[in-house]
Amino acid sequence: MTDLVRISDEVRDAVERSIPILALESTIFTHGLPRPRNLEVALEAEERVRAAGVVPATIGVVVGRPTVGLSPTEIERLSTSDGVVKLSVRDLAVAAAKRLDGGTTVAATALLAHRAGIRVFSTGGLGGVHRDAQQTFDESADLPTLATLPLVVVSAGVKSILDIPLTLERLETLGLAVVGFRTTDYPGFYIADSGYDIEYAAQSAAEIAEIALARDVLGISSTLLVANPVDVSSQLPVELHDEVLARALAEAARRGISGHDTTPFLLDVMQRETGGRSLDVNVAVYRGNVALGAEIAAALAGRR
Ligand code: PSU
Ligand code: MN
Repeated sequence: MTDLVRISDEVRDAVERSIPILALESTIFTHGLPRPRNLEVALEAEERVRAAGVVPATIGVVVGRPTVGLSPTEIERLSTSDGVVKLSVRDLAVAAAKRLDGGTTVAATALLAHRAGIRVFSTGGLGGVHRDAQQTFDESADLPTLATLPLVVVSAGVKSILDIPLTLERLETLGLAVVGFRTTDYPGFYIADSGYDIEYAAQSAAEIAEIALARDVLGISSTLLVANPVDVSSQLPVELHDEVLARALAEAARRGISGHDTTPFLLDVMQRETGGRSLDVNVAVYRGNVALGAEIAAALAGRR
């Protein structure tokens, strides 16, 4: 039971020798992207990390075992087999006992990355506060979990299907610092600027590393969130984004969609109504975050 978490030899060696490592989540390819694009994106992300001289550590659960540094075969298994579940922190123990295969959310990935000694993690979008949270209390476990883990997590903000100002309020309450990468416009995942502002921008990976080190020295144990906007040239056209989002929200309300079904439903409508363009943006967003995460991991390793 003590070695329930499996850490690949490559990752273990990199941790011991202070070689930069970037953690990557698996829910993005088990539940966030359609087949066969999901597998391509997952493998390509690892290649890009390696090309930057950084060790990728894709994290997921295979037959109940939380695994830090999935092999390409395991990534393929999680991308292509049926019955792969979505696992947040609270689900990890259940999955272990039931020997489930699962994609780990940002929360579960962050927990496992930290336990393995990894300090930087790139994802697409964070979970956040849902639009009807005043009634439903629906807030992702990503937020309270990241509040307890001293990582650097790179995302493109939260998807605009969530309540962005409420999410920003919760980040403040939970003590999660947010810095924009070269901007104080908080990104809206599909679009570079959600319309909401954050206080601080960092100009380089080195500056982000400096902030993370200061946090550690101060004994602050929450994640530093890096908000990395998609390149404007790759974003969803803003008018299209706003129009399709409004339509998706209205359709969800009309059909009485709620709870866990809301996110997949809205994303599905976005994809359909944009003729698949939202999917291309999703991939561009992820690539950008992986590239920046690799740079930050390298900058941090150089400062230790
Ligand atoms: N946001 C996205 N794509 C995703 C997710 C969030 O744009 O795939 C996934 C991440 O794994 C995130 C999780 O951690 O959804 C949050 O789910 P929940 O709200 O159920 O905690
Ligand atoms: Mn939820």
